[in-house]
Amino acid sequence: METTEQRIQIAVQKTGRLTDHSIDLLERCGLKLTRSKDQLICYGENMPIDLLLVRDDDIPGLVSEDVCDLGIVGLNVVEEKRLTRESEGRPAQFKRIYELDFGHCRLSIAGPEETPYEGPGSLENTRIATSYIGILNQYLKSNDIDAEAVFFSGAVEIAPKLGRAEYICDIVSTGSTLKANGLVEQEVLLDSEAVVIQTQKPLAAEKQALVDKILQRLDGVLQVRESKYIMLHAPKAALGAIRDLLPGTEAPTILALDGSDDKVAVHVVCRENVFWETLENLKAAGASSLLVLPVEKMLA
Ligand code: PRT
Ligand code: ZN
Repeated sequence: METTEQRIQIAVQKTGRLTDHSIDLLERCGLKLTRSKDQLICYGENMPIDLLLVRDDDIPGLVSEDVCDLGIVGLNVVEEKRLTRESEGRPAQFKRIYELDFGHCRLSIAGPEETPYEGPGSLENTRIATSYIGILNQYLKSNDIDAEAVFFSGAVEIAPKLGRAEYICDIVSTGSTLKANGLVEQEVLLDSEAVVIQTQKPLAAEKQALVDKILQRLDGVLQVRESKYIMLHAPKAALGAIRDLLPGTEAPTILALDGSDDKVAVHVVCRENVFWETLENLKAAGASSLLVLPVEKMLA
């Protein structure tokens, strides 16, 4: 087996909302993984890539300190760590490279239902409980609001009931936690999803080639998720109108149809979801024999 220096280390959340999606994504890139007995590392069996299973809050630091080459973590955590490090005078040494379309949530300010709210000005001279001090302070500063960010590490939503703050700033997904605590979402500070971050330190050529390969596969996996292969028959005269209706496509392949002079077959990859409305519109434009197939792998 290669030494650690030759293997790519990817930091992934150990147990939590991002774990299954992150591992599933890497497995779809062709990586075969075995977990170590202590469950702290997943070894790549068929590629020199290992996953370090850690708390999500540690991921930006591990990538920044160059312990890991890549990390998969929520943008909310990435932004908070970036701002915290900047305020401590040690800027983050990582770059954000891919948005992964899972772990969607938002960081929002919410207040009690009974508190009248008339826009950000209502936050003036209040206390806002949060574990996202960096992002909240940046928001308050850029909106010229004089309010106090009060650090709360967990169960932020109970802070107003305890009389510790007038508002809270926390992660919202479905909104049911806010509702259950009699709170109303007022301002969205950040729309978040899981992202891939990469160390900014230059890698040895061999390692960089491997990182590029895994990123190219990630790109392929992400692209095919929405992509569909469409096959249809079309009158030659309607080709222009039909092309305009195909969402997110490159140049289609046009094939002759045996025994037909005025109709052709059109094959095309659509990089966006194909809805029933699209198919109905294509049919109305003259298309027939429509088939929509999932795409399993794609390499640009
Ligand atoms: O142990 P570790 O530190 O690794 O895990 P963690 O508990 O810090 O993180 P985890 O697993 O809860 O979340 C990991 C990441 O998932 C977060 O950093 C976000 O990027 C993303 N994410 C997506 C969420 C949510 N949705 C979410 N709903 N993170 C937290 N929540 C919590 C939120 O804090 C609040 O308590 O769920 C509650 C609100 O949910 P709703 O659906 O009631 O609005
Ligand atoms: Zn965490």
